[in-house]
Amino acid sequence: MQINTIQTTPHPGQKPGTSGLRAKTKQFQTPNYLENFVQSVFEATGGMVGKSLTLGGDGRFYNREACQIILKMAAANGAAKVYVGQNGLLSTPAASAVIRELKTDGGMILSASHNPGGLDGDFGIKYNVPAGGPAPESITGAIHALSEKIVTYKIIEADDIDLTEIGTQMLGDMVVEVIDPVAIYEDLMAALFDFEAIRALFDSGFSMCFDAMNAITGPYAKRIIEGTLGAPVGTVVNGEPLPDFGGLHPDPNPVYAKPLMDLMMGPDAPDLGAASDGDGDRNMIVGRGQFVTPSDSLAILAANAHLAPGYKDGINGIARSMPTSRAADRVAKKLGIEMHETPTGWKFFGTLLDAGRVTICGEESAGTGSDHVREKDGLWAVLLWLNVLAVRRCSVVDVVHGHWQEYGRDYYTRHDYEAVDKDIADAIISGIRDRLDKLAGASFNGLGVEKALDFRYEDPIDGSVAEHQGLQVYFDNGSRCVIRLSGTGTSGATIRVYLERFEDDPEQMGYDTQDAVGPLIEAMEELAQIKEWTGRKKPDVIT
Ligand code: VG1
Ligand code: CO
Repeated sequence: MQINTIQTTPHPGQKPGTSGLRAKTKQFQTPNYLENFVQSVFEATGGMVGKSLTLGGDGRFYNREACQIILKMAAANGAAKVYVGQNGLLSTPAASAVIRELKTDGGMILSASHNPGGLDGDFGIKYNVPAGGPAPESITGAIHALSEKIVTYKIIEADDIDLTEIGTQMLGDMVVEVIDPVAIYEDLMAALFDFEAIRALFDSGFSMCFDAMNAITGPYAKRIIEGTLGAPVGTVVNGEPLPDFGGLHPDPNPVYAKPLMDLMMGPDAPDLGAASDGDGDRNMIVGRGQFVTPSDSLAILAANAHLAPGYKDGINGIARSMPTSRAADRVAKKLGIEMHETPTGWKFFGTLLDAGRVTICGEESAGTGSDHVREKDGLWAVLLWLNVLAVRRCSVVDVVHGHWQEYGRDYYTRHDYEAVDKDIADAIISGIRDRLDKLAGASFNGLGVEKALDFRYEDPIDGSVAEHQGLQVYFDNGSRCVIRLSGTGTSGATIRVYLERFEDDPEQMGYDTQDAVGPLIEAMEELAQIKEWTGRKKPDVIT
């Protein structure tokens, strides 16, 4: 086996963001860009000699080529074995399940998640630790530092591995095992959920539309929902992973999954609508005529989890990302269990999950998951909903409205301003941050500010600290606004404004969300002046 040591120079800025390194596909294709990062990961994690790795991606453009490069680099760096999903495919939650089940020394997931793919889209790579979760900031920081001074990387000269056939091959001295991307994941789901009850639900005529958005969840949803659970063929739509996701933006929200929303709001709506994102870790849940906000979905799943066999003894605790609504907090309070508020990004849940302090986690961006893996898991959330509906035998609308009656309703929306000039976005944030101390007592659009904070998180397990994780403005009437910059975009800056208003008067629970938070939107504009600064008339995306 010929190992080549290739001279290289750093590509500045290879800093993993909220979830891995993301960049334009064409940037990833520039010479040594991917190689530099992969070599930096290997070295930041103590080298690959004798180690094993899990590898796969969401099937987007450049997935296969990147797999071949990483395999040859792993072999050159002395790895013992790599498990790779057939055709280079693994959803993010499945990769986490494989890392844990096969006890590999970590994994690499090729995906830019909900970002569009294709030659003119985005590509990305995430490194996950042996526990199965995204690398914490201590590791991503070390990777970035190495990438800034890299001078060589190692790769072997060999033919490409055939990724189409399941089985074992050799690449130099390294074993490559091509695995069924679904099997380990499906076994895990079967252990958590009452598949018999869900099958009986479908047998009784329950109808569903699962929009896989031409991304990775298609093969998983088809095999499990249409196959094992017996839903009619055609339940899963857009079920073939395509390199450019068929031109779709694989972000499961009412804007980008509009055809599903239209179906669910129309006369022929099935009982349940669901969608997932590029790499399969997000979920969208829609009932007949009723979108379920991800924050509500987290609270509802936490309150009902005991109906599924995997959680029958109850849950230990709940964690949510800071901008996620506080609906789940009320569930935790009622259950008498721990509640944690963490910064945005799944990597912050890992220590709490590993320590057994929390069982269910969620984010407002349509991510929900549990301690079965260390990633958010789109299909898991859909299966838990199905399990709950199979036991309760009522509609999604009944579940949601019943929850509001019991706990109150959190009107919730997120307004995104995309591709904003970076300097302007920074100026907006620092403009508010500079005034933060003086905001308490002030009022905007007639709403008094109770307190305003720059969110800082100290991990209760390992003591690590993350600062500047978003600005929070709490109003006297219990409403809250959060503003932060996205860490997953690849052009300019994206400003995210999160708005929520709690309502426990049943008479006041039936408004349209945008109307219900209208005064809050005005208050936030008065404070942040985003329209003024950016010249935009409205947000680019409202979810
Ligand atoms: C976004 C979401 C965040 C999520 C992250 C990764 O991050 O807001 O909740 O964890 O994407 O999701 P940001 O920094 O752009 O707000 V995924 O499904 O794209 O890996
Ligand atoms: Co994702």
